[in-house]
Amino acid sequence: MPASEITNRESQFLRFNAGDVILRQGEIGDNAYIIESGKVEISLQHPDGTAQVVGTRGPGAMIGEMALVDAAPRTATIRALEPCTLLELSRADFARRLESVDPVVRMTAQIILTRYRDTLKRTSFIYDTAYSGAESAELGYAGQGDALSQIKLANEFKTALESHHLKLHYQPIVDLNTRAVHGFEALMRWNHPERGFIRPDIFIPIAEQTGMIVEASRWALLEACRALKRIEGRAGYLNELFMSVNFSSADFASENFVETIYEIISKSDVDPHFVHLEITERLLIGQPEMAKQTLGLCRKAGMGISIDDFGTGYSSLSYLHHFPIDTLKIDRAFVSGMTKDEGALRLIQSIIALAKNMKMKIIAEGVEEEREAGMLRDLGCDMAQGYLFAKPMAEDDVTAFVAGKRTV
Ligand code: G
Ligand code: G
Ligand code: MN
Repeated sequence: MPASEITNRESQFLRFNAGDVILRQGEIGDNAYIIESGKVEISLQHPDGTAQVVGTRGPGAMIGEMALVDAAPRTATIRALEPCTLLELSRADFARRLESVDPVVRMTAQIILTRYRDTLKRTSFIYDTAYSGAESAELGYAGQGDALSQIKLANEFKTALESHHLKLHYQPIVDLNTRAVHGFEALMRWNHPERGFIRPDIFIPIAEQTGMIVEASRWALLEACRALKRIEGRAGYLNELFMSVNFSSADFASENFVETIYEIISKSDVDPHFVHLEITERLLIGQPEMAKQTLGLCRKAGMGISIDDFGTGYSSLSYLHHFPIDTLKIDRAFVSGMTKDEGALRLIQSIIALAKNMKMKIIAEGVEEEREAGMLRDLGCDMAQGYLFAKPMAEDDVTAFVAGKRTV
């Protein structure tokens, strides 16, 4: 599909009354639908004018799915048998979702869908009769339940973004020698009005797949920078603390990434030197050329670059010097392992040695015990983050925390 046809249209729920025609044979359609509730009837219009009901579908089934492949005429008519709620999925939306999946999965999906379309063209009317009935309805339900809840969550995330249900918490990053606060990591929290707090490891991947992460990250950056100004002002600091914000590969791939984040930082009146971008090793490995170039521009503009969860990804330390990185964050798995496991300890030792060699700073994540803090300090680690010092906190609490540290 040409890129010009791919729009940012989002999925939405539609309601139909009993008897309404949802899609009509012969008409061109751009949408498929997943049935959330209600029941529909599929019928075929024969050239002689007679119609034949070939099946029904209920909750969880997808209908009109060939519209996701191309704009060929609908091969059947579908009517609501009772009041129905359908989730609409447009061809453009589907294409966009496909863009963000693994290339092999994308290619496989495209091949299967195209062949399915060809088969359908050849068999035309026979198709639906053969595949109708209880069996396919059940298959549909089992296969699409998960997709349905993911799409629902994606829609709700969009609403959350618009209606300020997303919040940032800030976790202090402290000096291992003095325990003074050097900065914070901003962490996204979603307080869902019905489901309560939803963990970022659930919603971040969905936001990434749907591309909504780009808007969310921009919001987070602006909010975190403004919060940094407020925290410093109220706690009596002046251009001393940094704010670290997480970014995904999708952010880096977005148009005018560097210009946009530079603009956001300027708008908040924070000096870019006090903003750190936190990225994972995956970004460096997946698109090394793009990462090198983009990160170079960010560094030039003054921002810091931290590698998050370091050591979990590719454990090949040799590629690091290709990138303009200034901080490594040692993953909490190694930190919690270091007091029990010789291997984890040795890995931390070599990460610290490597970082020192390359003049990078090191932050240990997930420090929960004094013993870990002591060992890390003795190994030459500069900074740490973890429950031992402070949990991620709402702005008011983190302000009180750093204000308290200041007077000590
Ligand atoms: O805070 P918690 O452990 O629940 O966060 C889980 C993961 O979610 C973190 O490792 C972090 O990388 C990710 N995360 C949290 N906030 C953000 C954010 O604002 N943007 C992105 N891209 N990821 C985030
Ligand atoms: O982006 P990143 O993977 O670094 O996310 C940090 C996550 O780690 C946050 O969700 C934060 O709540 C969590 N975290 C921070 N300190 C600790 C800690 O001491 N122990 C554990 N288990 N998690 C922590
Ligand atoms: Mn992080």
